[in-house]
Amino acid sequence: MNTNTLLTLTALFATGAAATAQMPGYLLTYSQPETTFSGSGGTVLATLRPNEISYFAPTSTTCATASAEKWLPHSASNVLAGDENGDGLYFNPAIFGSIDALLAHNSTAAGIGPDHQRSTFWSVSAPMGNAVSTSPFRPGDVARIVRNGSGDGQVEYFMRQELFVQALGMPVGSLIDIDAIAFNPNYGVFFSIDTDTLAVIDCGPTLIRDGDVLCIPGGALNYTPDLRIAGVMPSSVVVVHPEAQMNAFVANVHVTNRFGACISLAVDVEALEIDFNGPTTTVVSCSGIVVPVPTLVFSVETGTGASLLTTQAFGQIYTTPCGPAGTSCGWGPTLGNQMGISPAGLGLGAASHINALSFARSCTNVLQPQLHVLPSPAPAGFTAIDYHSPFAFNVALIELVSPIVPGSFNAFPWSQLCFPDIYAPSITVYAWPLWGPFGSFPTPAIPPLFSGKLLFQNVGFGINLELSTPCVLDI
Ligand SMILES: [Ca+2]
Ligand SMILES: [Ca+2]
Ligand SMILES: [Ca+2]
Repeated sequence: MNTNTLLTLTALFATGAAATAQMPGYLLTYSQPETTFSGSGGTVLATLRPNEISYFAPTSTTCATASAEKWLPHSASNVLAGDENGDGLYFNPAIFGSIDALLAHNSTAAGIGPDHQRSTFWSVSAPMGNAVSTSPFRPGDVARIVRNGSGDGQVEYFMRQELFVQALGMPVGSLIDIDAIAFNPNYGVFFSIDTDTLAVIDCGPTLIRDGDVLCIPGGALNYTPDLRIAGVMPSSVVVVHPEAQMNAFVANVHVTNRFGACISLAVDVEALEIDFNGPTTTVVSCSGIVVPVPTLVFSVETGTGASLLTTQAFGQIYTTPCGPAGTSCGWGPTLGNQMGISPAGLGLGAASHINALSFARSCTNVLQPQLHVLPSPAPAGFTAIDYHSPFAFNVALIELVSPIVPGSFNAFPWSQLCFPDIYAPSITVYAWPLWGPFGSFPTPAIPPLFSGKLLFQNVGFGINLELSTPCVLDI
């Protein structure tokens, strides 16, 4: 029984311990494969893919080494989503296509934390398979993957495509791709879409641009009890910053791209977040509604080198605790290190623009196997599991499970800072001590004719026992 394993661990090791593992920072995705600034201890966690979420939590004392680190490995998404494409393998390196919008409001709107991989919403660029979830996850949805009455691997919407389509006054059944989102109940939903489209909004028939920042005002929204969007007023969208305005902001910023050239066009708004430290302005819509618009942090498609900008003062480079998140024109390329990733080369910035962004308060406690599919039989140490933990002392739990991984359980009162759920019904301690922050442990021997899955989840010893994200190896 999983809780017995945790009880035993608690009895053995409950000895005070590490300071809080939650740090305020940024959940984000990059548009291209990137390498963490730290190199992540030489582990496979150093490679950040466009369908994986990273966490960047710089503080004023860590600026020289501040690095984004992988927070949602695709191997964890493969466990959360299950065999969504029904091919018998959990491993699907292409899941989601890319993650193009992020919304973590556990620690902001609700006033409670932390943000974790179960609470955070995102949007995909390619649909998730429908073999497990009873609800689809499409590019026009903003959703997360939870466990509910239908089991694990279920899609739960912050806001589903049909509601965006309704708010845009588009024909029922229209398809869109949400490309950026930010939300606060005092303001409503801010978003941007990936492709220009005709809509019938507050101003009547309107060509919506991919560089527009759109708002569904708070008064046009109905909520679920847990502050997700249950309904919208039809044709309620207001264009609060037209693409031409976003282009003007970008030109006013005077920021360089990865080659050192000054950018002057947004082209496509790629990420949005609300900055409560900045001033609020107002936009009066065509129908006379006064829409309060907070300062927005944003990224644009032209912003290679992973720059972040803000609408404050008609366009500035956004400032993190470590300084400007981009290089001013005349001072060389924007390299990427300011947002936690390695430059592509000497004097050449990272290829990515930031593709999704949310302020968050979270911890990074993750696993990723070096190989995802093992033969049967396989000798001990055929491959290894790499880990990253904020805790000095960790153990690895293991279970040989059936071809369908058994459902997860909420681990409360354990793991209230990191991943909240424990997978597998009789998980046992496999490897220890595993010292933080980075390391690796070998896989066990796989017996002949074994057909099933190998499930791993780490436990870090903080003030509490804190679970890592799970990973599954297909045999
Ligand atoms: Ca699969
Ligand atoms: Ca999308
Ligand atoms: Ca995006």
